[in-house]
Amino acid sequence: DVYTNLSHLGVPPPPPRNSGTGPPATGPPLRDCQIPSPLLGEREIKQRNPLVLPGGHYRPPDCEPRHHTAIVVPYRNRQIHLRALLYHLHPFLQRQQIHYSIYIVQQWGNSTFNRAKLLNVGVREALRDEDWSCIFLHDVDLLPENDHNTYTCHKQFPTHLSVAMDKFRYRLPYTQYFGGVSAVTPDQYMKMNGFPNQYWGWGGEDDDIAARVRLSGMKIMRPPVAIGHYKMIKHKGDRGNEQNPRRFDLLKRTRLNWRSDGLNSLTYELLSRELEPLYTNLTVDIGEDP
Ligand code: BGN
Repeated sequence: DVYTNLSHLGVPPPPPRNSGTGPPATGPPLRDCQIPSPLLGEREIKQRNPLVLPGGHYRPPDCEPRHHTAIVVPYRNRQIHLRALLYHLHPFLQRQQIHYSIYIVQQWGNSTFNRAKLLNVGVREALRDEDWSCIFLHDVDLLPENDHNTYTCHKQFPTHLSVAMDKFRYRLPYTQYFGGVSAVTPDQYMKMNGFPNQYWGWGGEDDDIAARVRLSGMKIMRPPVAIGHYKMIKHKGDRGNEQNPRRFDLLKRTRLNWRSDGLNSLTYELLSRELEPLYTNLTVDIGEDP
């Protein structure tokens, strides 16, 4: 048990405590607990998820899975959020008996963050590994709260899962909202030419993606509000992800641009692909805001 036996962390066993009978033991006082707690590391999360393979890969051991889902997470410099997500998502997905892998797509360098382009990279790299039947596009700071929110795809249409976030008082902030957590099959993804590559900084890229769904002749599926509950881990705006002043102009042109900007115009340099114990770490140079 990791909670009582810490020898694997190089921690000697504690001195014997009072047995409850006889005089109090006069041994040395307990040492102070370490900060940060050594029980909160990725290594401990791995120990709680012994069936997860390197790269954050899992397959149910005792039945043939009906779903094959890649979870793609755009990422830069949010280690605390990433831990919380991994801690939460691995057991959650295993309870759903899904065959899955978690891909963290890390934007290299300090140029402005580009969530949608990182998602494109993640989808393409994930599909190199396996013939995933479903791809989840997942923000790092969102934790699903309902076990019945299954991480699977609708056959015909893209799905928007995070329909009830605590931050928005458990309802949609507006009807067309497509941010947070969504899912596509590879076919749906091709049909909408993936996601836009031109949204540098915060905002609008999710609205563009929602517009692509409609422009390519599809619609958005959603779980019931009671199922699509998410907790957002509180945070301030990130440096390097300031609001994108061009988002309004870009959104006006989605109708003209979606066929030429997206999966078919994607360029990037994959700098590394590491199989970490709990996720596949893709570090990518996606260039910068021109
Ligand atoms: C919207 C943003 C979304 C964001 C939601 C929720 C824009 C485009 C302006 C027309 N859209 O306002 O990107 O996910 O808020 O925070 O800024």
